[in-house]
Amino acid sequence: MGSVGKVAFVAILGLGAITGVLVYYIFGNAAPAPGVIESIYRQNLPATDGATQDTSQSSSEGANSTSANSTSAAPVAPPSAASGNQTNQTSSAAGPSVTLNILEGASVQGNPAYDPDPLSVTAGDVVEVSNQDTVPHTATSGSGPEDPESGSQFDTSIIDAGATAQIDTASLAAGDHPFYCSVHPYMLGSMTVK
Ligand SMILES: [Cu+2]
Repeated sequence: MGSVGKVAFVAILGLGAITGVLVYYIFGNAAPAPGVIESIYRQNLPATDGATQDTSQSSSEGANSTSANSTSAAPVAPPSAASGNQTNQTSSAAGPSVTLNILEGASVQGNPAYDPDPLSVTAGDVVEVSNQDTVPHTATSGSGPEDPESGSQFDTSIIDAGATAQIDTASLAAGDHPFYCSVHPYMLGSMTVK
């Protein structure tokens, strides 16, 4: 009995040591090397600061503005005009007199979204909303999706990347009109009508 116990004790010690060494090497091989990310799901984040943005922006925007403007500017206008909102009755108006830019990178929460903000207009101005980002956005009146009055003052509907839409301010009351992006409700802006 005594010798069996000694053999078992040594065997268990040995198995424990082997297990420890195996686990050490297997997990060591599975851990990523510092600074190296190997994943088929990896996507580079969009550049957000000026230094790294310049090269990609100029090349991609050049392509966007030529292709997107010519192709999608026309399809974007009819749906919003057909939706019966008070906006987009632009053909009879004097033409764009104020520009509201949706900034590149606006879809990233925390980035500046609309420029200028607040936007100052005189009632009757036509606001040309220019989407300079690489994803679709809107400028929709109201403080957010939960606002019961959301979209009642104006709504550009979806503006594709590189495309533009128009807001007719003729029927807006004087004062501040908050607006937001229905795709990214954290994108907030304000229009001041004089
Ligand atoms: Cu958006």
